[in-house]
Amino acid sequence: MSRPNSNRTNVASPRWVLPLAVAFALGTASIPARAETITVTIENLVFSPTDIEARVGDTVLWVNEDILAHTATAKGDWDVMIQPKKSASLVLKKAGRFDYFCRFHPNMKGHITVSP
Ligand SMILES: [Cu+2]
Repeated sequence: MSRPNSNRTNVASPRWVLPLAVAFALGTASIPARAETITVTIENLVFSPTDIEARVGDTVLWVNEDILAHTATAKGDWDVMIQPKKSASLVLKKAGRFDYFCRFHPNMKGHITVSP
């Protein structure tokens, strides 16, 4: 006459259903179909190309060919460290025109125009 587990019989939903649904939702929301990667090469303390255009969601990839570390720093927005002979990337999340520079070599300057 006792049914100790009767209050649990309806908790049958598998644990993975919700995480899976969330993963799908996030996946489709955060990977826009047209996202591109724009490569900026750093050589002899110059960002090349100096001026690039991108869209929100695109990635900028800085490839550092120098034997010095550099940064791509947009004050108040982002600060990317690029080690010697390495690359580093940034996903653009905000529209606008960004003037960036290297914190170690302030003469190194670049611009990114990000459209929504
Ligand atoms: Cu530098």
